[in-house]
Amino acid sequence: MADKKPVFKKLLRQSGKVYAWIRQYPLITLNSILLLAVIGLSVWYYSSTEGTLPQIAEVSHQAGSVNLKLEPASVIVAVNTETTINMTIDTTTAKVTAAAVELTYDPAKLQVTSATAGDFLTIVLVQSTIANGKINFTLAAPPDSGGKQGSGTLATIKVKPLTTGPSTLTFTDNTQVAVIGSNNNELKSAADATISTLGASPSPSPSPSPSPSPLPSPSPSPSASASPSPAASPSPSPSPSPTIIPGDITDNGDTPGDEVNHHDYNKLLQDFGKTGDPGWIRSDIDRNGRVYISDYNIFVRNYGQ
Ligand SMILES: [Ca+2]
Ligand SMILES: [Ca+2]
Repeated sequence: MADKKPVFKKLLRQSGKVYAWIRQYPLITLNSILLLAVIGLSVWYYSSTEGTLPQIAEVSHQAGSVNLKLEPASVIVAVNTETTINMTIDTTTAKVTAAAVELTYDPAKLQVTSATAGDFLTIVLVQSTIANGKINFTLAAPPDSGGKQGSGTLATIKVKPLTTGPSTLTFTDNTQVAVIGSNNNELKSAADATISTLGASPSPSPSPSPSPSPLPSPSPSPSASASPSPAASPSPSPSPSPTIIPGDITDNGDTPGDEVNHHDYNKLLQDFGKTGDPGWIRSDIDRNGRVYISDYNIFVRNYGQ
């Protein structure tokens, strides 16, 4: 208790010194205060904008170029009344070869009656399935198209609210788009839809609360470089001659200069969706252990060679 007083005096003396210093150097003091304020504001701005940026389901990486959108983004219908939601695609500068789509919804609130391919990507690699609150389908451009650029309708989805109140159709991280010239998921954005019901529900909270995951789980890409090492030693590779052109999956119907053709296409479609050890079948062109849109992408790139 007794030593409190000297401490207080010391503090008083020091604050006096600070005050004197401020009086002596008012400009430096002012500048320091301003600098601190600017830093504080910058930190606040950065953190606040970072928090509000994801207006859409961030299912992809920002460097992508393809945008998917459910339209209308918001619709109001009566309970048990069917309404149509279109999934549009805008490829901007990219040539899309295939798109794998997964949407999620609450089956207790919403019934999805159908999901059909639109006219933008006309090849169905995986038929649409509607089960357990998820819609899945994989569509592609024709093998000889070189990919498709532009905008249009990717799919049409019919839904029916089962109860009052809002529900959402939300893109998941499994939504991926392959484009010519890239081995990555090139989906840039995917905008969800909210289905609200007439009557009871007053405020159809508009935000679909996008799934926050910022990165796409780039499953199709990381294969090419990573895998080749482990298969170094075991020599008894059955392939009689080395297959050079990626996309040349079967030797059926091969002619010089046309080794990636419709025979390879048929084989790829047959194998589509299979999984195994990296490169265990020739349809796993990028050797990532899965016959997927990344393989189809490479196939289209080399079709006709
Ligand atoms: Ca072939
Ligand atoms: Ca693959």
